[in-house]
Amino acid sequence: MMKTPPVARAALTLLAFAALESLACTRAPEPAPEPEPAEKAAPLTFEYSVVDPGGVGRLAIGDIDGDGKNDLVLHTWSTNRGVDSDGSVSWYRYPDWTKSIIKDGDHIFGDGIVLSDVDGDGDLDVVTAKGNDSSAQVWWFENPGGRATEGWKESLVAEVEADSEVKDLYVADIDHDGKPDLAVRTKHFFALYFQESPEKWTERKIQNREREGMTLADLDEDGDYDAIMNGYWLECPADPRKDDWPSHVIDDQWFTDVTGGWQDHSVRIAIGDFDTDTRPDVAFSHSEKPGYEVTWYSSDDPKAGPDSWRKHEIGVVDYCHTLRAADMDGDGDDDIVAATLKRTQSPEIVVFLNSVEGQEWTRFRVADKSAYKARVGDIDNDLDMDIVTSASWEDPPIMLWRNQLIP
Ligand SMILES: [Ca+2]
Ligand SMILES: [Ca+2]
Ligand SMILES: [Ca+2]
Ligand SMILES: [Ca+2]
Repeated sequence: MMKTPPVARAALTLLAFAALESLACTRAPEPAPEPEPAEKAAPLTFEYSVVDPGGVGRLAIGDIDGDGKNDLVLHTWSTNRGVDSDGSVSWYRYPDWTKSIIKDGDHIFGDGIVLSDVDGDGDLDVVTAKGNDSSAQVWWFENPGGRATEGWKESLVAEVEADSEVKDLYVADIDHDGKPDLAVRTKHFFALYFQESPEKWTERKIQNREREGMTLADLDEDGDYDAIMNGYWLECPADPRKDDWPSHVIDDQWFTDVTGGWQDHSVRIAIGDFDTDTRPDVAFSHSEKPGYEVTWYSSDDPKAGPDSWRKHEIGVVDYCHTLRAADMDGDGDDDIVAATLKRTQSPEIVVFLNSVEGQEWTRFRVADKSAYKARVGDIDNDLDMDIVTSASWEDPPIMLWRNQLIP
């Protein structure tokens, strides 16, 4: 296995892709040249628009029709949490947001939608969750190529867990054999699906703490993808298919029972280099509880347990079910996008702008709106980072905030 050289550019590139929840993900345009660091963060301006007044669900960003421009993909639950068969997966073509169906009339449920070239034929396929509350399933949809307006073929990867729900999904070549693999978190399992061929997947299922929040990143910088969970991380071993994945605690507050409810274990995670030392840092937010700080952690020795992690609180965001790291103001460091669920009278979407290597943060309110797992990426293809979300898992519309950093 190749070791990752400790080069800033490599680390930053990895982190940039990690933010997209897939490491074999987009044909996004080349990153913009880095501007000179600003003395103080410039104020942000966003232009608001509605992508689809009736659209609802989870989104992903990527170039579906191969025209070099990023599009949007939408995962819409069936009514009755997947029990009825009226859910859909669809996509919106940039720039006029013409909608095409990938699959409709289906039992669509669970979280996680990722774009990746699963079959290696050069176009982005869709990996996502189906089923209902009693069946957590992962499927992939093969991009038919061309304009991709019809002819998508679906394939089951696995039912991951019965009486459960797919909470998080990630795609990366975890065993370094050149083929994208899947990492899935359900209520009780961390499951890996190693791709033998697009039709054949080898399952590795590991009992896990409850319940929500997972991303992959090379936290210990040894060249493989570790799995970061709510307050702890699983270290990718030499043979990720067979060896144990050792667990290392970062901070137990993110998995300790307080109320005894499932909300105690529901967390969003973002990986970024907030202190600009080129090493990945970890940010957590409570996604289902009010009054908690968005918090990030840095460590010089990530395997050394909670004492090795320095804790940095940056601001309270209630029911913070969106947490993303991206350079929103173009000054070269990672900022944080956070947003509340609809479970509050005063919802908000905020950007925390990073300055002084993560020691000072400026809170910038983008909108008084609720969000659900909002996505951050270059949606209007002008090379700055935009924000897109549905109002909730069950409420339209799909809203877009276009960053005016690069007009
Ligand atoms: Ca493909
Ligand atoms: Ca690693
Ligand atoms: Ca920044
Ligand atoms: Ca943009």
